Amino acid sequence: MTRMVTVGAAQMGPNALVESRKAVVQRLIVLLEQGARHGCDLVVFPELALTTFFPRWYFESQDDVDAFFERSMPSLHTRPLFEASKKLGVGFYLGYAELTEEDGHTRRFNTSILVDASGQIVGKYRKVHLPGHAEHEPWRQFQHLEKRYFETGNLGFPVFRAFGGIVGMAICNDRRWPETYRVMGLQGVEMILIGYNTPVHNPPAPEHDNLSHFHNELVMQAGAYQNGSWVVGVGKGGCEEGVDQIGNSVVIAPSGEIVSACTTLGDELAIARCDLDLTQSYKSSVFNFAKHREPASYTLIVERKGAVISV
Ligand code: ING
Repeated sequence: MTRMVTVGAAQMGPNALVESRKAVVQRLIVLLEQGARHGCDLVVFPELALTTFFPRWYFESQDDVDAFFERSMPSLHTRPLFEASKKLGVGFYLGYAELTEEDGHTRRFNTSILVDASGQIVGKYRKVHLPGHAEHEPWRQFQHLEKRYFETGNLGFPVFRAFGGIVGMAICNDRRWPETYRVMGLQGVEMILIGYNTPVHNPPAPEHDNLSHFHNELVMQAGAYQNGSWVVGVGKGGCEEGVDQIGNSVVIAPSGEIVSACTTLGDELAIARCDLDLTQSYKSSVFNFAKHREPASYTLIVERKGAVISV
């Protein structure tokens, strides 16, 4: 019996700074209901889906920053989303800013959760690759202070048995690093869910701006093909507080082909029926890691002060 998962890439248009959690959650529920009407098993929302992308600003006060974080999940404002998930029998991936107390310390992460069709959290991931900078850089058209507001994720890249297969998660900049996909690929991942907020303009490298969509698709198509996995990439689109975001949400097959895509910059659901068994066509042939990878040969010989070390 083939293992089909019908997935909805639930792209969001801009989240205004003043937009309430309640109003944003209502938009998410509308997309989840749309997914249910089209037979979705799983709906994927963007990174930091509950608020505007607040790392674009420098805040003096920690209280101002913490206003963007969730102290529990489900929280008061997101509980209606979990209830809708249970009622509709549709799971979801949600990106949000997590504030938690761990080992007696307050910790802040850029986090995503995987919720199953019964509205239960079955997986959590905390963003590892935090782009941008930690100090205020006024020369920039807008800031990118993820290194200031979040800690590096401390959960690794776990995979979870869910939706009839093996599902993994990543967040935004993670998708640009091949290690992200390979660490999950080595765990047999069959579908990788990635929410993102990506501006068209990247202040340190404006010469890349015209390639923002190409690079977005390139990294996820490569990650999918080279690990024989489905990849669902879901962004925010449109002009959010003066910053143009790419949108460009896609569903990618293990072949690397884009099989479904959003074509607007607003709230939009792109749907695809994903056969998880298609992953075997790649995992058992071209990317049969046990047969064809040679990790023992992947050492980097660095000559330093006469000593040769392998790393
Ligand atoms: N955003 C961007 C991303 O990796 C970025 C940062 C933009 C990096 C453009 C390079 C080029 O898609 C987040 N939130 O990681």
